[in-house]
Amino acid sequence: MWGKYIIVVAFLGYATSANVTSGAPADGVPRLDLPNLESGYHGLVKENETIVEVRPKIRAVGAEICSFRIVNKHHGEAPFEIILKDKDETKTEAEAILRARKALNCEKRKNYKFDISAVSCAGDVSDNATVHITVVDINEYPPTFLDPSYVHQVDEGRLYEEIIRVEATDRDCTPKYGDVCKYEILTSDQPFTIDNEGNLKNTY
Ligand SMILES: [Ca+2]
Ligand SMILES: [Ca+2]
Repeated sequence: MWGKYIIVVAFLGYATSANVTSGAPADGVPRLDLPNLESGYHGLVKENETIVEVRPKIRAVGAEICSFRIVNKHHGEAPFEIILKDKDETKTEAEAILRARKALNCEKRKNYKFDISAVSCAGDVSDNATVHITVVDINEYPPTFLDPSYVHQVDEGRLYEEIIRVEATDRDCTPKYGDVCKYEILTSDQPFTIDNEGNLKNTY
């Protein structure tokens, strides 16, 4: 009788310590596997793609996870969804991918922020963590001149410091793809030069 009792106690002790190290009783409370819940997740998504590259990966432990959800929206709409990837065999941890529901446009909006949580199959919900998303620019727009044409009269026999200044802009949302670097005259053999700021003058 005593022998049996001791064996049971020993087994319970073992089960408890095993749960602590794996962190995963199937009916436990799920938690997001993050080194720091405060700093949350950071994601990048290109304008022409929908899969968000998230660091660190979205993982949950502590229970059998059946879904992840977007909990609240700090700043308006959050057109994203979280999809549970295939669970590992032990069902003690789950990974998810984050996807935009529509093509994003950094010329309209560059950043999104919202909270996520993991939900166990028993219905328990983890603490929230914040996801910060940056939309990465791609070069969709060429520069365009502010005026469709520039017409200017000059006096003959006169060398001008500046005849006219032209200006072009580019709608892309970052300096890398949206800044106008220089201007060039395409026609060869003519008596004009243009500098990087768009100032046009004659050379003789
Ligand atoms: Ca551009
Ligand atoms: Ca762009």
